[in-house]
Amino acid sequence: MKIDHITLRHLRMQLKSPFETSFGRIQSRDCILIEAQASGLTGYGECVADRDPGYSYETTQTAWHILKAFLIPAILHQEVEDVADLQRRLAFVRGHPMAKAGLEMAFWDLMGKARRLSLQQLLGGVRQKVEVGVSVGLQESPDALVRTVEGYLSQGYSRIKIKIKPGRDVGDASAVRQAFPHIRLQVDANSAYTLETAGSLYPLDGLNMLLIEQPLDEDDLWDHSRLQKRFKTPLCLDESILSARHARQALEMGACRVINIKAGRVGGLSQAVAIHNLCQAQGIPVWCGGMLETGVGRASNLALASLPGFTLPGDVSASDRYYVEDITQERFVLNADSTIDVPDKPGLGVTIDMVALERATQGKLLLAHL
Ligand code: OSB
Ligand code: MG
Repeated sequence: MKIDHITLRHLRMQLKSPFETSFGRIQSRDCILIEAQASGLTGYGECVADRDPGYSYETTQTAWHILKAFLIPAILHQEVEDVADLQRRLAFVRGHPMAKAGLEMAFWDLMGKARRLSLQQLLGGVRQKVEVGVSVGLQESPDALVRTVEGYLSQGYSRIKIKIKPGRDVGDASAVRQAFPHIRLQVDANSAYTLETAGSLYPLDGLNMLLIEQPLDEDDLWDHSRLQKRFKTPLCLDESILSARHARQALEMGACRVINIKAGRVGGLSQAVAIHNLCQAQGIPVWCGGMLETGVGRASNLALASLPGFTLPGDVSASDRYYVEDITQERFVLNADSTIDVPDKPGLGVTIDMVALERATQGKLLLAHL
């Protein structure tokens, strides 16, 4: 596969309602759409780095720079054999996993289209539909949160994740648990605690949570292992796991009992599959996390979540939960059993709505020559 040219687009996507986490509140989401052309085929990839460095150090602007100055020149007009070959050519760039993952996604889409295989088939997915939940941002008050959760439950979501931060943790979780005693419920702190302040979370252990996601710093596997010993509830790591090696070390240390897999965070779908395989061999449950993707990234997440080891519902909600106007013609809808169908057309299996894409585009760059 030889890529002839690549177009980068900086997109700004308007959310239907603000999304608030322990690291901030957003009303719109930035990302980069990577459009790669190879012998008449077009592949799309979504780079999930956001405008601000709150979830990760990467931003839309750093990813744009790394793609333009380093990653794309390393592969443009080259005969790239497969995904492993692509990653070898990108390995000289330290870090910047989201930039790499976006480019890898475009390459998977091209490969699927060239071989007439869906991404699910390329990755080894086994399910036609995957179980999903919804990630609910911080709300005005515990009462408002209960009403928001009620809305999602009535739409058919059977697993709820709520965002927490110091001062808005046990109270919020208790309110939801009291209102809905039997739902599958989990919390995500996005690194808002330290070993010292995490003591305020102990009452969560009595609320029958599925898991507690990323309470401590991303670079703090050791303290997560100390904290896990104090909880019966499984800790789940998101930000801390950047590779299969991290996953192995976290499990050896007892830093978590569940892993949230996001292809963007770990440098691409190939590394995401490697983490899945490692966890599956050890009987560790994994689930597919989300980064408020457009329809492009959503298609990728659904294919990934269809691998056999993804035994917990993913943060891969229906399209109508996110954007005023999405950039794919396909709309992912929630089935009555809290599942979403996995795309089965070649590659990602999505078509771009060019009018919506143009409206979302803030800037555009064509890279055709070295
Ligand atoms: O920590 O899982 C997270 C969104 C942006 C950044 C980080 C996270 C999230 C979510 C949203 O929880 C999941 C989704 O895409 O619905
Ligand atoms: Mg998370």
